[in-house]
This record gives sequence, C-alpha cells and structure tokens, in this order.
Amino acid sequence: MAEALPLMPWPFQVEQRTGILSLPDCPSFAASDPTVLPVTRLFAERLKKKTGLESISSAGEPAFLFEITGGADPGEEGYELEVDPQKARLRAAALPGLLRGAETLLQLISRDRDGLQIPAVRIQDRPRFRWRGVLIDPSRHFLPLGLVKRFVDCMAAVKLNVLHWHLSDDQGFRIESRRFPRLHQLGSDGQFYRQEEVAELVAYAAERGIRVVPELDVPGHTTSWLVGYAHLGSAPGDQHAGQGGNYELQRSWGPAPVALDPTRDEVYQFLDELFGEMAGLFPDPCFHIGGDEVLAVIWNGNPRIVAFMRERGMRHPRDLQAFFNRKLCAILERYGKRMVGWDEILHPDLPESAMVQSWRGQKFLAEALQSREALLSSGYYLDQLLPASYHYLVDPYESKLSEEEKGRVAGGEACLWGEYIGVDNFDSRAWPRLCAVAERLWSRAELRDVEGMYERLGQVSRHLEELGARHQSNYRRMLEQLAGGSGEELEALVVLADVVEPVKFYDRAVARLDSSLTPLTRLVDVVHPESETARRFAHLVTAYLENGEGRAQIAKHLARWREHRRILLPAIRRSPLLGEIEELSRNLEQAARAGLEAIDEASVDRGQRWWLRHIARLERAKAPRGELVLVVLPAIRQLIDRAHYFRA
Ligand code: TNX
Repeated sequence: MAEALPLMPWPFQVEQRTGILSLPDCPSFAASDPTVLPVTRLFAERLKKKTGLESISSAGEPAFLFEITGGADPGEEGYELEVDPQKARLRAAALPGLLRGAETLLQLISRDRDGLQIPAVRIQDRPRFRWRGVLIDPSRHFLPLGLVKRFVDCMAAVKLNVLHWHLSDDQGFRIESRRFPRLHQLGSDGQFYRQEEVAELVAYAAERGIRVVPELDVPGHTTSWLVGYAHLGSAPGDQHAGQGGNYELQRSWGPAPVALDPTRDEVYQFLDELFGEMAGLFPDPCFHIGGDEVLAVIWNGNPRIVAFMRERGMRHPRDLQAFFNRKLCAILERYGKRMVGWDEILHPDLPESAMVQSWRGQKFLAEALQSREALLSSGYYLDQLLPASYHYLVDPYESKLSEEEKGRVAGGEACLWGEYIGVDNFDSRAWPRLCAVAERLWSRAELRDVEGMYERLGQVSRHLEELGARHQSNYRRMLEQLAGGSGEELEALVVLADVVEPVKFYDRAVARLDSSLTPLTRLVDVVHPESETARRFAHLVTAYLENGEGRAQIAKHLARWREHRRILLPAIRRSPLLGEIEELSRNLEQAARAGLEAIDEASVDRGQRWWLRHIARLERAKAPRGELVLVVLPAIRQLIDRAHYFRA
C-alpha cells in the first residue's frame, strides 16, 4: 500500500514497486555535473545526521545518482525519483527540484534488523502552490540565530520555501540598523540580529532553497521604534520630541495605541533610508511592511492629523493608511522590492503590485484576489494551538474563486506568533503540526484523509527530531526541570502532561495578564498543543464501544492515570510551578477511577446514582486549570455512559 510510506507532504504521484534498495555501510553518490554538488553535499550531511552513515562521492556504481536535466525555469521545484534495488536516481530540471527530491529520499530511508533501506518506488512530484511559508516572531520573544537555522533545516524537510521573519513589533526591534542604531539599541533589550547574522541566515536558507522575506511592521506595532525615535510618532507633541524619552518598550500583549505619523515628510525620509538599508540585506524580491491593527483612535486623537485628512478629503484613518502605503510602495519599488502586507492594507488606492496576506478570514483572501496576488494565513495560526486536523483541512481555494483568481493565489503561510513562544517551546509549537500545513500547500487539493495524515505525521515527526528538531527532547527536558529531576516523579508528570493541552485561541490572554517578561516555564508552556495519547485513547475507546476489543489496553492507560497522582503529589507540594496543577492531577485520577469502574465487568452497581455522581465530576473537571485542559475526559465519559446504559 502506497499509503504506508512515511512521506509528508505526500507527493503528486507515487508508484510503489517491489523490492528494496539496501544501503551499504558507506554508500556512494554521483552527480550529473558540478552544479549539483551543493545538493549532494547537503544530502550527505543530512543523511549522516539521520542515520550516522558517512557517504562518499565516487565515480563507480553509485547508490545515489543526482541529475540536473536543465532547460527549465531556475525556480522549478518539481522532481522525479526512482528507487530500484540497485540505486536511487533523482532527476530535476533545476536545483530547487533536486533539493525537494533529496528530502523525499531522506524521508524514505528506514532501518530494520538488516540495516538501512529504501523501498523501490517511482515518484513524480511538484508543488501545488509556489509560496509555502511560515512566520516566526522573534519580536515578542527573541529567537537566537542557531534556533532559526535549525528551524530552516526542518522547513526544508517538509518542503516549505518561505521564511517570513517578523523582525519588529511593539515589544522589540530585532535587526541591527547602522543608519538608525537607536532602533536596535533601545528597542531590543540587547537582543537583535547583527547584520552579519542576517547575511548568514539568508545564505543558509538559500542553500536549502528557502526564501527569507523580512517584515518591518508599519505604521502600527511600532513602539520599539519610538523608544529611540519618538519624533516619528502620531501623538500630539511627538513631532517635536527630542531624542528618546516619550516611549518605553511595550511589555504587555495586544497592539499598542501608537503609529508612525503618515502626514510628515521626515517620516518618509526616515523610512526611505531605513528600508533602503534593509533592502540591501535581503535579496528576496518581496518586503513585508505589516500594516495590521492600526487603531483608529491614534490618528483621530491628533487634531493636526485630523486636519490633514480633512484637507485631502480622507474620511477614515483607513484612507490615511492607504496614502501611507502608496508612498511606502513607491519607496520599496525604488529599492527593487515588491510590497507585501496584512489584509488591512487592502484599499481601492493600493497599487496592484502589492501582495496581500489574509489573516482575518478567507473573505479577505477572496477580496484581495479580485485585484492582486494574495496569500492565506487565516486558519494556519499555529499559535492558537489547534489540532493538526483543523489546519490540514483549511484550503486556499475554500471561497468561490474564478480560475483567474485561483491563479493569483500565491499560496499560504502558517504563523507562529510569539507571545507564548520562547526558545524552549518553539519547536513543540511548530512541530509536528506545521507538517499538516506544509502538506496542504504542497500536495493535491483532493488529499483530505485526516487519519492517513496523522499516521504519516507521527513518522515525519520522528524524522524531524532526527534532523535536529527538539519538540520531543525539549518536552522531556522541560518536564524534568519542572519535576526537579528524573526518576519516578518525572515519569508521573509525563503521564499527566501527555493528556493535557493548553487552552486554545486567545483564551490564555483572557485568563491572565502575561507580558514579555513572564517566564515561559509553566506546564502550559511545556505540553504539546495536541495530545497524541488522547487521540489514540479516543480511537481505542471507539473500537471498544463498537466491538468490545482493546479492553486491556484501555485499562492500562486508566490505571496509569489513576496511579500517577500518588507518585506526583510530593513534587506538586514542593514546587511552586506545579502547585497550579494539583487539581488537574486529582481530576485525572478520579476520572480514571470512574473509567476503570466503567470497564470492570464485575463492578458494582452502575445505576443512576453511580452515573450521576461520575458525570457531575467529569463536568467539573472540564474547566481549565493553569490554562490547561484534560483532553481524555470525553472518551472516559463515553465509557461511563456505555457502562450505565448497557449495564446488565
Ligand atoms: C494579531 S496576525 C497580530 C499579531 C499577534 C497575533 C496573535 C496579525 C497580522 N497581527 O500582532 O501576534 O494577533 O496575538
């Protein structure tokens, strides 16, 4: 069955053949010509990382043959891969295709008792969309360069090709500006990327066929700019501000009521020089200018700006923002850049060349497509911590679109907004769910089988960890810190952590006032956004309800959940960070006890009072504790209902 191959994103065409290619201890590879060597070198490096195998370049009979056939658009990402018992042969018209194919080849390698092997297969592949991106947000919590490089490696593994680098926001300006050094000096708490680092990352990504699109968010979300350059602001008086003084870096979340002043020439002079400097650091043709969440009150609150609008017949701050965007678009064009912005920039006055990234809904994608190229991000917000299955089914063609409009869909982008994402949990917020978005944007639209997706997701998740992702290893390490060491308390904490999920959407922001200074070290920061244990348990219960099978496995889970509390309690009592989960732990224990009674055939009375007592408890246990929810409760509820309604 082709479905069993551990591939993600699933290729355009897969034909499984009989036989396998067994890899020798030191496999050799050959390249059709020297231009291919950077790809084979990268492949050898990744092969070593995944398997430990050293490979060599050789003229003899190679195990891997990489060929460029040429004659195509140099950005072409399609490829053809043929594996037979003698060798794996990868062909592509251009280098990006070869890079993508090499990743497929890596995913196919597995190990069994006899060593490393690749199944015989013929794959023809190409992407559905040309823009398959992901936004990372070092403005809210800084992400050091090493982490970003590691992330780029993993992006390549699932064929994502655009890194959207959100470099400035109210909470931080994260890139060195030599022209306006107070931006990074006063706007970053000392945490920013030096220009050499930017160059290093851009080159690193390019080697892997990944574009880097920078974002400097204007005119709103600019507190970090105003700390050093208050005279750019829109508040009455900012115009005459001296150096510094009026603004402090914002620590809380949510857009600050500040913006650059679009009515003054000196602001455009500043932007011209800054974007000129920045354009030189990023070879990509696109430059993202943000443009989101400019609060109307900011400009309406300054009589001089209101007068400016009135003189020009502008009725709404939106019109003023459009005026600003036209000027900015022209500035960028002079530096050879095409403007990209969030969907708030859509306006009849917006030049057609500007691309729009829709985040407030499919509706805005459809609207943008009437006049221009656009990208979908609404539905791909990984920071909302929704399950992979949800993101997987969101499609850029969901609205009714004409063929022409469809052609203007560049693709989509997952977002990892950084309010609750730091160095330690970055990987678990990205992986493995990001693979689901990567597949939606690469693979055929018809591919919508959620169960099949999850099966491959588990395999690719391990593959990513082998290539350097840390969503599994950091989870263990952070839990170890919470438990205060290894041993049985850690194992008990893992049992609990495995069956809880953080609250979804923006519920956490509603529940408590965190800031950029709040450490991300609570259990809610550590646990996976989606519990694999809970998903498997729900499947077990479904099967059990259908045919009575799997009772022993269910009992094993329940017993573990019942027991965890006895072991964990001393750690909970000791640790200030674990105190908030005491009730969660008790609720899990009680729910597990109820579940065990429910599946115990010899159990006592499971009549009305038994049922009511347990479901009342389960209902109470549903409420979040420490912004965490127990996600095995619905399945346990099913067991209790069945025990009651079908009791002897
Ligand atoms: C809205 S999405 C924002 C970001 C936040 C995000 C999550 C968008 C263009 N703007 O500034 O990080 O919500 O809170």
